[in-house]
Amino acid sequence: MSADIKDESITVITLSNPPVNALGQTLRRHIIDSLDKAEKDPACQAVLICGSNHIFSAGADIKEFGLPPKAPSLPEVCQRAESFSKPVVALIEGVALGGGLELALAAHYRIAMPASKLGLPEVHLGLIPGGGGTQRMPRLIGISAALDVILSGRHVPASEALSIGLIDRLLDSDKDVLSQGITFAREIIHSGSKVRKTCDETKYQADKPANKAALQQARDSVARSARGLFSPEKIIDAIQATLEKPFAEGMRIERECFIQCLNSPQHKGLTHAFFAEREAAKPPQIHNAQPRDLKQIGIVGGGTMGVGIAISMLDGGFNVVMVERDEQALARGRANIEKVYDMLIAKGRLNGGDKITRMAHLTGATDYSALAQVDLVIEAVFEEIAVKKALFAELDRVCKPGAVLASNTSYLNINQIAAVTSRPGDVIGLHFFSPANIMKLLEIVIGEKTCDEVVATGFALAKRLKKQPVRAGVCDGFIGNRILGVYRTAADYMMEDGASPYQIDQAVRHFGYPMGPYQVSDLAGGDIGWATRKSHAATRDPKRRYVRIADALCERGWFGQKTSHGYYLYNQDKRKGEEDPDVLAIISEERRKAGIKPRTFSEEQILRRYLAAMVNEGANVVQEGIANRPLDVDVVLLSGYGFPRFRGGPMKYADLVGLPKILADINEFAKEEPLFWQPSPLLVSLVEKGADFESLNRSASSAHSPTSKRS
Ligand code: T1G
Repeated sequence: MSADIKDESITVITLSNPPVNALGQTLRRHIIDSLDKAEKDPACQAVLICGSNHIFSAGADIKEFGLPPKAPSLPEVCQRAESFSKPVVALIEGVALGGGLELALAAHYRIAMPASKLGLPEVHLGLIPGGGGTQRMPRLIGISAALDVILSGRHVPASEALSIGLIDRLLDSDKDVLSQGITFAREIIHSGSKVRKTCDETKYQADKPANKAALQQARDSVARSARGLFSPEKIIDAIQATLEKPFAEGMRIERECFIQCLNSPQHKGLTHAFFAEREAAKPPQIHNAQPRDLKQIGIVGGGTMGVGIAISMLDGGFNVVMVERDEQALARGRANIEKVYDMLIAKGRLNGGDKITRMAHLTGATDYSALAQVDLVIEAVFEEIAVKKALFAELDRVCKPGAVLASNTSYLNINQIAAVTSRPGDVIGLHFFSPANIMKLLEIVIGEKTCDEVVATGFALAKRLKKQPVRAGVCDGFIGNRILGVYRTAADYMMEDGASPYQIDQAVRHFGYPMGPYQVSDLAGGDIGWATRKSHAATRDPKRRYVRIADALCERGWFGQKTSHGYYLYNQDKRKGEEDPDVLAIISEERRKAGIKPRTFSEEQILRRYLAAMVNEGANVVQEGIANRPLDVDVVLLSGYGFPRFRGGPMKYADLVGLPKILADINEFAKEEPLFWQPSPLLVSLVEKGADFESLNRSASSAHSPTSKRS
């Protein structure tokens, strides 16, 4: 804990708890003790609360959630600051988030560096601000603005914070932070400005009709869009109290709502997602290997994936050379990159200058020799092993020693690709998801011979691209596509056994997915899966049940949105398809051919099968070491496959349901379909031990990253 410093008549209290000055119990105690001491110090005429390590505070210590509360609580700390008898100034730099901003709101004045960001992101953790934020923020910036900031959980730039009244002054980025804070505090003293308690503000109450309308509008919006979330409603309840109750009563209501959220499954799921993403982003078992320096990136292939990856690399500030087979293909690739940037400019999300800068870092070539000096090359060519092998033999010939040779393959064997080169240690899989410039997930596929430095380089690249990396081992489909194939099969079995695709999609949407599996198939295009199934037909296990419904639709050219007809009909609205009786007739005919007498499925039965298949295959993927831990499976399904974030991912969901229940379901389903429903040995073993997937996360994380601090 940094010692507080005194500057003549100003006591400076420093928030210091690396890395983000989380307001853990020790720091909360320190703030109160420092305020008590300053209160008794006759020389002290004002208090300046500042951060350290270029950050004010990221809020309450999330690692303390779920543990018995320890005094002093954050509301007590904020109350102590607000009731301080002399002016208290909050000096903000970096971020002031959650409880960090709530402490600043309880101060009497707030000043911030121009680059700082302020926010109450508790909603992203399934919570509401629990340190007075729902009571003080509306008093400072009004009901409507407070609803926007707290329900969105967004980070408000300091300039906007000034304009909405969240801070009193924007500081000078060229001057020392602390000196400016001291100067402001001196001004407060010399101008005779007194204590200014946020809780006493009343001007926000002026326009009651507008406030009531804002609250109702927020409720309507949350009812429509907060799919499955619990805390947004509670945020509105607490903010409403600022209109109808005295401050102390409002604080009681906030506390009550906060505790309800703290006990909600959504909070458990969202907090798990927060930590799991950070754990998964830590490079595994690389024994301090350092990443190679990357400046020049080569991309082979200017199709959909190649264009998306090129944009991602240009956005990351790299020089990019794109190689295509001829000038026309190259021109097409470049034009598609420009089209994305022009669209972002039209939406006001990119300025013209940025586009020019980024495009200036893109060069094209139709000859592999252009790749001779790249630091990393990634290919996004046709998904066929022979094509990939031939290409990697070329890359091995032309690329400089030390260049990383990466494949964007979504399921092919990286070991087989590496084997055709003289440098298998430099070969790695970087599986981007389409559209690659938007999707966060990046499966980093490690071959048997991939060296630690190249693994470290993959994770460092992901960080530079602001992607969510997850380490994956080599198997057909790696982590995500492999699990997708299994739960999609479970859905197909239910469809053939009696559930309609529309019923299955609806059940999956009600669980919290944005779309169901058949809507996704229509969006992606059924022809892609059809081509894969046809290529695997010769080697398919004849004992395994095969559902022909998808093939029957594809044989008619019904590929989905791209042909205005798939599982759904897309007449008027390309995005929202209509149920199609012809599809149902085809399904009935396929059932007849298969000798199946259709039965009904409830929504609950559909979800139990769909999720049990997902969890069981996730356990197999962990068991085989394709995923390091269950949390890595969660991050893949959350970041790349639409799994509802408030449920934390399939493995977290299974822990919350209870693994014995999941296993019991699988054993029940196995009576009908023993070949498909084979309980994962890992799942069986955990149930026998009375353990859960989280216990695996803890043991695995502590094993491979001793600094890991998972709660
Ligand atoms: N508590 C504990 N640890 C935290 C933390 C927090 N609030 N925020 C970050 N960390 C850890 C994180 O796990 C990682 O640890 C390291 O810090 C770096 O984080 C009562 C109840 C601040 C924008 O939701 O948004 O206040 O992996 O990798 O990309 O109303 O962290 O190194 O071991 O994300 O530079 C509300 C959450 C809390 C902010 C920095 N506050 N944090 O991003 O680094 S609830 C939040 C962030 C609350 C009160 C309520 C980001 C960041 P490790 P990082 P970054």
